[in-house]
Amino acid sequence: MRPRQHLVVQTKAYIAIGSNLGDRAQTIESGIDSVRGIDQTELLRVSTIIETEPVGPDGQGAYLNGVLCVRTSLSPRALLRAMLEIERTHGRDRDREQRWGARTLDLDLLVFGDQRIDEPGLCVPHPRLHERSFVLIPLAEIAPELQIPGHTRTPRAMLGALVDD
Ligand code: A4P
Ligand code: MG
Repeated sequence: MRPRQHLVVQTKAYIAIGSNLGDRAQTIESGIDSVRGIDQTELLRVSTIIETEPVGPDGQGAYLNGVLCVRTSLSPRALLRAMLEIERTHGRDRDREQRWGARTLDLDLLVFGDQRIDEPGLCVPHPRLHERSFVLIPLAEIAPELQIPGHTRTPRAMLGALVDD
């Protein structure tokens, strides 16, 4: 009998990381470490972590934001599940927070290979990534020419368009 071949599909994905509550730098560092520990997933790149003005309700503090690039053989759902679990272990309590309000750790799946997914609880590419400089600055740093499904502009061009406005 011939040995059975296992085809492992590896996908490059981009994850936004943000924090604006508590010890932000410590939370980001620990969050990145946790992403490095996700099963079947390799952390390839970490952008510069930048401080950004909050977008959303008044009265919340500045964020630290960055973008991570991973290579994974998990499904998008499984990767998101691992990300939400990391948020939970970093003290997020969704029942007590406002939409777009302050949070200890936010992990958003920006891009998952060439996949377009629009399901309850999972929308990829992230629907607001092109309008947010706190995402585009770090994304354009590590993947300026990335082809994003459903978009004609690259991160570099998206950022240029934002700056022009
Ligand atoms: N969900 C669906 N698709 C995704 C995806 N691609 N990635 C679902 C992550 N989650 C996704 O998430 C709510 C649910 O979205 C999850 O359970 C998941 O099933 P959440 O993290 O509670 O929602 P959110 O982050 O409060 O909402 P949203 O609309 O994603 O907000 P944003 O766009 O992430 O904004 N200002 C600065 N300067 N920096 C920031 O990082 N972040 C926000 C949050 C507001 N203002 C900010 C920043
Ligand atoms: Mg989020």
